[in-house]
Formats: sequence, C-alpha cells, structure tokens
Amino acid sequence: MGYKVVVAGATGNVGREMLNILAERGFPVDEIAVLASRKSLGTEVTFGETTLKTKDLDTFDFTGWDIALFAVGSTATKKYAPIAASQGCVVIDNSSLYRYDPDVPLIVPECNADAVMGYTKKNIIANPNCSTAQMVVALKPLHDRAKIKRVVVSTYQSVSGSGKEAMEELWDQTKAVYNPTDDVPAKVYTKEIAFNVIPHIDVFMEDGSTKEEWKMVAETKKIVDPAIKVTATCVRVPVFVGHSESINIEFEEFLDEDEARDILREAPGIMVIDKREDGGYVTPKECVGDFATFISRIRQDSTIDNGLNLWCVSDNLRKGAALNAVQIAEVLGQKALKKG
Ligand code: 11C
Repeated sequence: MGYKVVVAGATGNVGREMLNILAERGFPVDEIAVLASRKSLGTEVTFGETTLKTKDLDTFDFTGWDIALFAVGSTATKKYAPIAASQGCVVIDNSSLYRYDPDVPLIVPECNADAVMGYTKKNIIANPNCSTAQMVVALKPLHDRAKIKRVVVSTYQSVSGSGKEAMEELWDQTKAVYNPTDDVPAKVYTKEIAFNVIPHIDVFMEDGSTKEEWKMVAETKKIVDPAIKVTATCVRVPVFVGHSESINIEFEEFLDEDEARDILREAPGIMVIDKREDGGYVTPKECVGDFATFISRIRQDSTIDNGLNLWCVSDNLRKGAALNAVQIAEVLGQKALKKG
C-alpha cells in the first residue's frame, strides 16, 4: 500500500524534478495529482512512463491525500499550503515562507531527520534553500567530530535556481554574443549573465547582505546548530544547473584533512572526489542528474589553528530542492505516516 501524493507547481523546474525523483526512487505512490496555476492548466507532465494533465491548484480538494510537495513560490504557498494542511494533507514546502517559523521543522534528512516529527504543529515541513542544503550535508558530519565555530562560504550558483526564464535568458544572451544583431536585454537579472558573474541573488537586506546570503546563515543555524557563525557571499554564474561552493571552516578542535576526507567519505549523501591532480575534482556540469553532494579540494587552512577548506558541488534542482523534498517524504513515511 502506498501514498496519495500531490505535486503542486508540477510544470516548473523543481516540480518536474519532484516527479522524476518520486519515480526514480520508487516512492510508493498509489495515486498522484499534478497541480498548476490557471495559466499552466492542462499542461502535460510525465511521471515515470505516465503522462499526466495538470489540474487547478485553486480548486483542488486535498481531503484524503497524504502528502503534498509544494514548489509554487511563497505567494501561492501562503494561500494554498494552509488549505492543504487544514484538509489533513502534510505539506512539504520548497518556498522560503515557513522555513524560519519555530512551529515548522526545516529538514535535511542527512542532518536532522528526527526533527521531522515537529510537523504535527502545522502539518507543514519546510525544505531549505538549495545553497544551504548542499552545504549542511557537508558541514554536519564534520561538526559532529570537531565542532564548527565559523564558516566562510562563497557560492557559484547556476541560473536554474531562478527558474526557466533565467535559463532562457542565459541561452539567448550566449547565442547573441555570436550574433551581434540580436540584442537580448537582461530581464530576470540586473545585468547580463552570459560570460559574466553577478554578486547578487535575491533582494538586498539593510546590512548590505542579500536575502540569499541571510538564508544560508539562518537555515544553517536552524538545521545544524544555532552556535555556528556563517558569513556568505552568493554569486550567480553562467551555468545552467549545479551550484558550487567554496567553503572555509574553522573548528573548535583540530581536524586533520585526511580524517576529514574519511569522515566525508562515510557520511550519508556525500561523494568525495578529491585527487590532487588535473581533473581530480567535480564541476557542476558533472553533478547534474545525480543525487549526491560532491566534495573535492579538501585541505588544511594553515592561516588559522583549526581550519579546513573544501569545494562542494550539487545539482541544485535535486539535493537543493526536489530530491530533498522527496527524502523528507520518505522519512515522514518511515516515522509517521506508515502504510501497509
Ligand atoms: C537561487 N537559491 O539559486 C535560489 C533558488 O529560497 O528556495 C531558491 C530560492 C529559495 O536563486
């Protein structure tokens, strides 16, 4: 016996990946409903071998459905997640709306799976931001061994994090470089993204940081440990899929680079590719379509007493969004909504 599963926002980048991953991981689905906003109504999406037509999120009755994976953005989440939750369906939400709500667990299963039981307060579980998800998968096993004091992270984030229009903008601007009669002005971004990098993701905060940077700080504290200090610089790069991060970690205790490599090799969700030779590391192009968070370039930071540097790459639409949501559904099934 399986679950009655809803995917809301099924036509977007993340919604489509949710359907792929439910099928790839063999999540026990008895019945599935794919929902979209009115403008995408009737659009077809695939779930395994099956083609499904999207239904209207606005009029859908969630009564009798077990789990709803939401990938609709904060405005629609605000309207529809409480409806689904009040109709008895557990919402796993990919937007940022509920992440910082003390009555909503924010879950990365490799780090804090037990906290999932906190879902009973609102019938909602939050999925973290993509740049946080891959970073905390790497931080948690190291924190358990040597207690992290401070993290300095710089991100190199792909355009798929901004949606399908951003991917088109990069594609069109790249083609236009070779065909100067085409002018493709920046629409999604503030500056041209093709052959460029933009140190700005999400809105600016009063202290000069951006909301994306603030999310990495707040979410790491909620998922791993409120005592960890994080400072982040988030940068958009002309890559279609796959976020990369340069992470500098300061620990309470000394942690040797070889021991860190062994810990990460054993840790759930991580693949270490770290040969100190040409090409002995992972780039975002190579992680697309994979479930793992890849770690490379593990090395001592000799400028501080207890420091390490590493390079962390993952498919932002998967571990950063859809995969993590499906993993939460799996944990929920094991711990709470048992079937069969
Ligand atoms: C990006 N990290 O790459 C963002 C996308 O809070 O869920 C996801 C935003 C979020 O642009």
